[in-house]
Amino acid sequence: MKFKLPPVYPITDKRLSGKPNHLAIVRELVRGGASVVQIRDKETPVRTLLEDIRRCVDFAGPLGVTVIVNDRCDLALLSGAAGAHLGQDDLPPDAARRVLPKGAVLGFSTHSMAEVREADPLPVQYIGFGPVFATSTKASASPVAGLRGLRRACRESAHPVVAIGGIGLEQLRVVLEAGAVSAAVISSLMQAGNLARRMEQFLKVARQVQPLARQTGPDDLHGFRYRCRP
Ligand code: 3NM
Repeated sequence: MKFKLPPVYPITDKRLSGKPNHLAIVRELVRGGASVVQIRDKETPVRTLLEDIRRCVDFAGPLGVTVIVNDRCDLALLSGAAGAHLGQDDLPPDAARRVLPKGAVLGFSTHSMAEVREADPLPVQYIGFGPVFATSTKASASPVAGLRGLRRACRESAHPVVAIGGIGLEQLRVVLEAGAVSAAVISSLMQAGNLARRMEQFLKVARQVQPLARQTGPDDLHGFRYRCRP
């Protein structure tokens, strides 16, 4: 499966959005131009969550929008989602590969240069790196890495880097300029009065930053480095 990381990678949060299910969020994000969406939910009972993710996949699939499930390979597999995003305490990526169909998308969270280096040989399409800025969305977030930390992670990682943590419209440009292929965003999208419009605004800012093609390793998947237009 061809997977391309767009410059803005929205992550759902039912509580922050005030919406009753992930499908309602995904509809809005897609209306605003999202092409990849991660479903993140650590609270909803698993049966309800599975049904919700299935509906998201049924809605997004025909529109060419990729759905990734946070933490749970079982839910990714059963819902027909494109893949999973794994944290440091979830199934290790090589074990996840054995559970998921061939070609599944795998992302992996890192929070320090040591974790970035450990991720180099792992079978993932991208790493998340953060928190770049202070965030209150994740209860047990690691220390803030800052733009300097992000630049280093982007320079030294074998994988494309998705920046995460405290990224709003004002921060998008600098994280892409720091070398991140994409910015993962929760609260700035979920708490917007008009989710679709906020998604459009994010993509508009991203378009003002010019992509430089970047080879991303053995799978020849897509990655981009971004720099400012002259
Ligand atoms: N992971 P917001 S920070 C889910 O550092 C998550 O790995 C992080 O939410 C990490 O965009 C984070 O609202 C929260 O700051 C991101």
